[in-house]
Amino acid sequence: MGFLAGKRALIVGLASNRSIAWGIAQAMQREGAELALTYQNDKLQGRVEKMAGELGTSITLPLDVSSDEQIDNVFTELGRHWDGLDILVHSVAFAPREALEGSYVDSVTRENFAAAHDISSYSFAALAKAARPLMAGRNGALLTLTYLGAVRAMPSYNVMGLAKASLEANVRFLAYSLGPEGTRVNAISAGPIRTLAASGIGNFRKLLEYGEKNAPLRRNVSIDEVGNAAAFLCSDLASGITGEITYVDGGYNIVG
Ligand code: 0WD
Repeated sequence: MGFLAGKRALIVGLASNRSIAWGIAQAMQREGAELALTYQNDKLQGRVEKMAGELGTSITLPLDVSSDEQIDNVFTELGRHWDGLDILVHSVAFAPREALEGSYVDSVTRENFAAAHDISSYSFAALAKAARPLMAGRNGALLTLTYLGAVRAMPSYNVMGLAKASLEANVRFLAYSLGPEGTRVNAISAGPIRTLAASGIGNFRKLLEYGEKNAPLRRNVSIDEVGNAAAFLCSDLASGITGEITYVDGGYNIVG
């Protein structure tokens, strides 16, 4: 029996079979969790339904996290299938492409700052609020995905670094708010992985090459490795861990 047997998990942020959310969904399913998946728009619906089939679930729901109405609908619909929710994974980020190249000071605008923070950080709190009635009192766990650019200045990541810093603060404040209800809140700070979202970041290839040369493990990490850590953090094995940022990056962040 897997260590997530009996748990029900909603996974937000599946875009392809390279998505970090796909690694997480597979690890959680392997450990015995029942899954529900969301898709951002009609274009992704068919692909996510196919992935749901591979994971043995038929619960797929539309969710663009910029819409309060869609956020409410997801939990109303989920409540028709399940009487409670144990795990919520937020694997979503967005910044306009032009914000992710060149220098930060040249590329940041009021508009791209607001969009990056809304989709990449606020949406985590919005989902936590909307999921609360289904999650309270079940020793539930929320998980989001962040990146080293939250705490270090680096080329190209630009306004997304600020949004991830906000997201990491969100993890701490949500952990503090929801702890009394028994809900834990954590983040994984993943090393660079080639996905659709990553392809929008200028010079991403250089980040991969640099990680391979300089991380203690001398390689980059896979979505399976992030998935395994996510399954652990959302399980009762991690019952004493909340408000933490756990690095799954081959140790890259410790190298000065
Ligand atoms: O190197 C990497 N790939 C890393 C990613 C290193 C460290 C962290 N991360 C983070 C990302 O910042 C993000 O928070 O992991 C999370 C997942 O990203 P991913 O798996 O790298 O990327 P991807 O497979 O593209 O999934 C992210 C998805 C979007 O895909 P697109 O292709 O559109 O960027 O987030 C979803 C979307 O499907 N998304 C939304 N979902 C609902 N509503 C929205 C939205 N408004 N916007 C984006």
